[in-house]
Amino acid sequence: MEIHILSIFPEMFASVLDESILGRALTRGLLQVHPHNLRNFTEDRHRVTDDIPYGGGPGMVMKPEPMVAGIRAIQERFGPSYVILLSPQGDVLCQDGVKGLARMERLLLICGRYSGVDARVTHYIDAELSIGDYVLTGGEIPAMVLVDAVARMIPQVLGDAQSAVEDSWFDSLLQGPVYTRPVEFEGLCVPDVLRSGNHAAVAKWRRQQALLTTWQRRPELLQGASLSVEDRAIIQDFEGA
Ligand code: 4GX
Repeated sequence: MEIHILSIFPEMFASVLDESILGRALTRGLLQVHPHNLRNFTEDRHRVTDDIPYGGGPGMVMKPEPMVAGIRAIQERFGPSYVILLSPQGDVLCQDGVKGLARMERLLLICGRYSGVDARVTHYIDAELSIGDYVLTGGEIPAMVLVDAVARMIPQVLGDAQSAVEDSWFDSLLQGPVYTRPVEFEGLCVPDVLRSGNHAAVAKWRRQQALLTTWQRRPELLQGASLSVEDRAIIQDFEGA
């Protein structure tokens, strides 16, 4: 998979891409990420990418010409891509959306700053996505979030841990508690079942804990989960207790 990013701060992406799992995906050729400098697609002497808003008011708006020139140039050089604008007005990204994006051959992520991007650029965009209902200073961090979430859904990127993300049985449930050594820490013990060596009992306990955590913290997620008859009985017990 190939991900292109159009931004006035292309250098922001280096540290995230150097990180262990993403860095390894890049060196293994499972993923390619190309940040592009929006300023390279300006035509004026001062390489201006923003301007004052029509109608007045505070803030600046990103000019349409460099954005559209950048989209065209990147697609002409590398081939067609699915173009995504990161913005608080977009559909909120969810794991199903991430999985869909991970199946695409080439993405182009558009990062805006200030009050946003001239509305005419939307004609050149396939999707507008938000990473959540809060306001950031630019689309670069949302683009990094998207790259990270998409990368871990590409086969082989996580290696041994891949089977865990592919386990649709736990999709849309929150994870329950996890433990590592030591067996006792400041008087707090690891549950016996996890040390029992009984794989079926461990699997059952993990399922119960995932259901409990989800029921306590994000009950609305249970609507979209695939629940067995046993799962529903466990939840009934929570509701009765
Ligand atoms: N999830 N921001 C984008 C500028 C902007 C505004 C409108 C395009 C259209 C955000 C988020 C987010 C702040 C990034 C405003 N660009 N993006 N920026 N939350 O808050 O994606």
